[in-house]
Amino acid sequence: MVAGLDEKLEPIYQDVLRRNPGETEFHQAVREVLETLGPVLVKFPEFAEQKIIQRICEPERQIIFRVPWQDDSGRVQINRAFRVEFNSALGPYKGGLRFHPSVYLGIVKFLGFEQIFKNALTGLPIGGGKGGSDFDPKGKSDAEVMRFCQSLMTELYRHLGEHTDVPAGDIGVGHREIGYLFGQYKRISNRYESGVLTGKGLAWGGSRARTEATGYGTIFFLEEMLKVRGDSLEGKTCVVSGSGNVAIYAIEKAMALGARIIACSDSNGAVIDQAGIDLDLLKQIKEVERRRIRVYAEEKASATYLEGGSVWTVPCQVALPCATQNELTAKDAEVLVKQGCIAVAEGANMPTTPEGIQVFLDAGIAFGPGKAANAGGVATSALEMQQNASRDSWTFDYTEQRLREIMTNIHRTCYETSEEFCARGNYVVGANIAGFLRVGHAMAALGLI
Ligand code: NDP
Ligand code: 2IT
Repeated sequence: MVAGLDEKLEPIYQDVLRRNPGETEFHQAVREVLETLGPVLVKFPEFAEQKIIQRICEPERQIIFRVPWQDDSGRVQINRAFRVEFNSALGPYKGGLRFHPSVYLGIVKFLGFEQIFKNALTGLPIGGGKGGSDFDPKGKSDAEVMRFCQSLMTELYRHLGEHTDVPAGDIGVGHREIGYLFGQYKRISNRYESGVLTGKGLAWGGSRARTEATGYGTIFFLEEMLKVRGDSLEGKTCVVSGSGNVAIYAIEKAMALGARIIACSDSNGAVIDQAGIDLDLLKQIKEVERRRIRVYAEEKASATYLEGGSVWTVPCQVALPCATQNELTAKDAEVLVKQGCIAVAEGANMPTTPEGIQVFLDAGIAFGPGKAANAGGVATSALEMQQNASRDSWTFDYTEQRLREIMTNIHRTCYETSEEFCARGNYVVGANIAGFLRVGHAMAALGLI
């Protein structure tokens, strides 16, 4: 079962429940962090006196607005958009925008809350924020996506700025959307302010390796976890959920390091290819044609398609959840462990349920939580901001090298923190406490703000 809360933390959590009714994903994210902070309050009583935890749980600012737009047949459509500016103790609010029909305030707040600690772990000067809309890009034309993005930015631009709030992509937001958003920001503000958005195209201020960064970073973190155990990715059988940006580049780097990827998925089903996923075909279907994963099995004789199925039933040594929150349950975790899984690295945000995490921790397998394992994306966004600020453009190799160093440092920080707090190798404890300490000390130093 899930751990209890320290007696000082339980009332704080109850307050979060009371003040944010119905926001179940936000409650889950807060609880997971609070469960690990008991020993921190013992060591640093000033955090309780200054109510640092209560302050971290309350966003600095939340913006909710209407996004009206016209579809291709001239009909008026209305969506709702959000930007939650959660914490700016370490730098401008930084975090992606998600376009998905499931988006509501509770999802944006869970993502923004996670982002605070993740960004702190990178060691780079970025605060935490997140945004998004219940707009569904699936089945929309480029022109519809453009009109939606322009309308959204017409309101959002007043809240942004390279020193204020810097969005990027997330589910449903990639190069295409960032392009339309940046174009509209530039037009309204009359400023070529490259650092206001990250994940831009290479021709207009983007960073090399940003597209690959989250997936690659997850594999670098995984490699470090395996190294501690005297192991490596060479020859390991892996399954990956999702087939979007994070999944594709996790697959690419894992393959480069000698792993065999035998399954991936989308929200309709999973493909299993014991011959190893054909990455070129996957990219063609997903990045170029924007079609469903089912098409992969139609074009590849060695592959089978499970309509409505998940990848977690496929026997593997490494599991990489790279799709969405709560996609890996305790039942899935039990099956994975029973079938010989030795490591899990979360490319997605909060993909494993609390009960699922407990199964992995009890089994003693290497478990890399999202806020540490997927921090390579936002870290490379901060590198994009550095390049924009100096009007420079780095090579792929140099940028990837910086990403690798950052991921190695995050791993070391999490591991050492887990040791310091008597939970050696528990990266959930290590990531939460190390991220919290960096933000908490900064907040204390900045006074009551
Ligand atoms: P994409 O939109 O590129 O891909 C998302 C993938 O996940 C798709 O295969 C999608 O399938 C699947 N998916 C999305 N929602 C659901 C759902 N409700 N149920 C089942 N499958 C779903 O997004 P990203 O790859 O960028 O993001 C994936 C995860 O990684 C998210 O949790 C995101 O927050 C996290 N992340 C992303 C970063 C980035 O830099 N992009 C950085 C750090 C974390 P379908 O096409 O059928 O919807
Ligand atoms: O969840 C995440 O870290 C992201 N979607 C990336 C955020 C960013 O600002 O690059």
